[in-house]
Amino acid sequence: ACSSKYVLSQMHPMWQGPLAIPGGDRQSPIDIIARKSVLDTELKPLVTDYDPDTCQQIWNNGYSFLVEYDDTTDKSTLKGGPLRDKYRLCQFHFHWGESNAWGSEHTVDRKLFPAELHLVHWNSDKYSLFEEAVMEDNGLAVIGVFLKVGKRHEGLQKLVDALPAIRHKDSVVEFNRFNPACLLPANTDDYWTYHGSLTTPPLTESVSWIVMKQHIEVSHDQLAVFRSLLFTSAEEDVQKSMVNNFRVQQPLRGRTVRSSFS
Ligand code: BO1
Ligand code: ZN
Repeated sequence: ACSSKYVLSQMHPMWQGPLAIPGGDRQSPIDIIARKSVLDTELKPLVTDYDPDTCQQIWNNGYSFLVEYDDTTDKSTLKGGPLRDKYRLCQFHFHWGESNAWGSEHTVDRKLFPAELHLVHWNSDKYSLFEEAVMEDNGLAVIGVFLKVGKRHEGLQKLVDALPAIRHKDSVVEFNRFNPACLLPANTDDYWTYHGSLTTPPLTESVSWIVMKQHIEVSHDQLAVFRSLLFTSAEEDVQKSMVNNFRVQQPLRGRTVRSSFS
C-alpha cells in the first residue's frame, strides 16, 4: 500500500523526467461527456473585469508562453459563474498540438481541439498571494477556451507578433495593454464547471474549472507561430519545438460536471 499522499508517476516529455504528483481524486484535464453533465440553474453568468494596464510581460517558461498580469491589486478580476468569491487574474497561456488534429487538454465527448487557452485566477477575497491560494480548496479559478482553426483572430495577432522575441525557454519581453477579454468567445454564459487541478506541477487540486462551450477561431498561420516556439533554451544544442504541451487526461472518479445551459 502507498501511505504517501504523493505517488511517483508518469514520464512526460514536457517535464523531462518522473515527477511526484498528487495521486488525488480530482485531477485535470478530463473528457467532458456532455450528456452526463448536470444542468445547474443556480450557476450565474461569468463576470470578467480586466484592466489592460495590468498586463506586464510575456515569457517562454519552457512549457508554454505566459502572458503575465500585475496581481498585486484587484484591477483584473473574475467573479460570478460557479464562484462565491472574487478572483484575480495572474496569467494566461495556451496548450497546443503539433498538428490541428489535437492539442487541447480538455475534450468534449472525446473531441479534441487544436489548442486550449487557460486564464488563471486566484481567490483574492480569501488569500493574499497565488502561492497561498494554490494549496487551498476554491483557491484558484481557471477559464478554459477551445481554439479551432478558421479565420485569423485579430485580438490574438498582437500576441502572435510578440512570440518570435521569446522563441527560447526563459526569454521574457515586456508586453503591455493587452485585454484578455478579447480572447473570450462571444457567449460566456454557456460553460461546464467541475473541481479539478492544475495540469502541470504542482498539480494541486485547488482549481474551479470553467470550460467554455463556445470556441474561438484562429488561423492555421497563427497556430504555426505557436509551434515555432522552443521548449529549449538558447544554450542547448538540440532544439525542441514547443508542441504537444498538454497533459494526458485524468479519470473523473465520481466527480460531477455541471453545465450552465441545457
Ligand atoms: S493550468 O492552467 O492548470 N495549465 C496551470 C498550471 C500550472 C500553473 C498555473 C496554471 N502554475 C503556476 C506556478 C506558479 C505561478 C502561477 C501563476 O502558475 O506553479 O509558480 O506563480 O503564473
Ligand atoms: Zn494550462
